[in-house]
Amino acid sequence: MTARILVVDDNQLNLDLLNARLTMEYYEVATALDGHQALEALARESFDIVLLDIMMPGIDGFEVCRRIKADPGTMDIPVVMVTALDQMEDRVRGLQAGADDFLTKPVNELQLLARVKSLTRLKMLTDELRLRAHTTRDIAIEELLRRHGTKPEARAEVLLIDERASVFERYSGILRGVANLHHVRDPQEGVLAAAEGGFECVIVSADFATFDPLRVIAQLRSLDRTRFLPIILSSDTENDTLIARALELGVNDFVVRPVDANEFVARLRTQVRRKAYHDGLRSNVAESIELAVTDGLTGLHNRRYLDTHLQSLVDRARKRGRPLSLLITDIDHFKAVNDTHGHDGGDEVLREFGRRLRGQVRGLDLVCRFGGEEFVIVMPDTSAVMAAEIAERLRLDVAETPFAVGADRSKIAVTASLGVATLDPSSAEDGAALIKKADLALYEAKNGGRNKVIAKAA
Ligand code: GH3
Ligand code: MG
Repeated sequence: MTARILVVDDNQLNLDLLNARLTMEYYEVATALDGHQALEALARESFDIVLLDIMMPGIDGFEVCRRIKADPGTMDIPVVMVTALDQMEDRVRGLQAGADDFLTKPVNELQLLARVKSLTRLKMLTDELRLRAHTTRDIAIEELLRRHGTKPEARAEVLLIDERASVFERYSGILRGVANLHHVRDPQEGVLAAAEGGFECVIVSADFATFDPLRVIAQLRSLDRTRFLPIILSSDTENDTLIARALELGVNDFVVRPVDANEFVARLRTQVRRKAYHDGLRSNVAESIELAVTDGLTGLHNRRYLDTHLQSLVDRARKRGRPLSLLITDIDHFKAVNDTHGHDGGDEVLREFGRRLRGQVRGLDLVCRFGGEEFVIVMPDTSAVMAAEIAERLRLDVAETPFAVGADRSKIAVTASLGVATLDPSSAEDGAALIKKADLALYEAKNGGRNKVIAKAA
């Protein structure tokens, strides 16, 4: 992942050090020696993250940060303030100015890289959301961005896995008003609790008496339910080897105790926000996929879905040596329904027709609107004989109960013709061939007088 980083520091030596270190990790780095240069660079180019020194001649770091966060064009760029150790007041002011994170001087390499990585990921998610919001004009996403951009987040549900009550008390104190902290002492029970869901972040202790914390992390990353759950490692010592391995395993961030309260809150917020974006992104993907494969009028699957899914059903039936049948049905003289009852009346008939098909077959059967007034049902594990019986049942259900249309619910008689085909296990026919076979049967049914079932056995 290559990201563009702007490093701002009035000390050329610091600048060179950070530049060299980040360039080594394949980040693209630009530098600025003071606040003016930084703001100019930000106006000119786009960046994924800003590392910002505080004490600078002219405009100081707080003011630069405030201006970045006030400009809609740059407000999404994460800002990491580089503060001197023990300058608690700097952190408070930094948070007020909108800083996303802090690093202390002298900058620890591992911390630098972990934070840059975590924040650039967040930035990329935000960018992705904006892009999608832009192209799809998705109201939900704009709403999501607005919520997370301006409102202080609602309290996050956070899980702490740590054997010690003292750590829980300390973290509870820090996170008061920010998060609801839940405590599980046992590492294995902690993994189970996380998998039960409902958490936006989990803090894992690096210091269990007898249990390897890396195992906890590996388990959290391998379970479906917790794969995307942010993990913060909380360590008693600056154990670089352990922290590096934890980051490799997918930990999102780490803190070394005793931890500064403001820093901890900022770090947790970043993770919670990232998860919210991520969830929004994923649910939106799921939603748009759902829309793309659903027929708007009937709510059934559409032809696009059938086209992609049918072949896998055929392949599976062949592999398992199971029968597979498919039927196509087309409403008879549907044009007359439209002519008599208008297009809306026709739509009502189509909706009711779809409902009846759906209601007459098993849940695992795939019911699709194939086009206009043509529908397809794919039935796994269904022999030619059974399929013909089902088709006959459908035909009767349509023909024997009139359809109600219009405001006066006037009853109209509807019939349909049906063609049935069953996969021939001895041939190499594919999904398209199966549809063609059923279509030929349907054609015969139409020619044979309509309101009829024609089945083509294998
Ligand atoms: P046949 O018995 O030979 O199938 O005759 P038919 O009238 O049903 O078939 P034809 O293909 O001649 O006409 C189908 C009509 O279905 C024409 C088209 O306008 C109408 N139609 C297609 N899609 C829709 C739709 O979404 N809503 C409505 N109301 N009508 C539709
Ligand atoms: Mg028709």
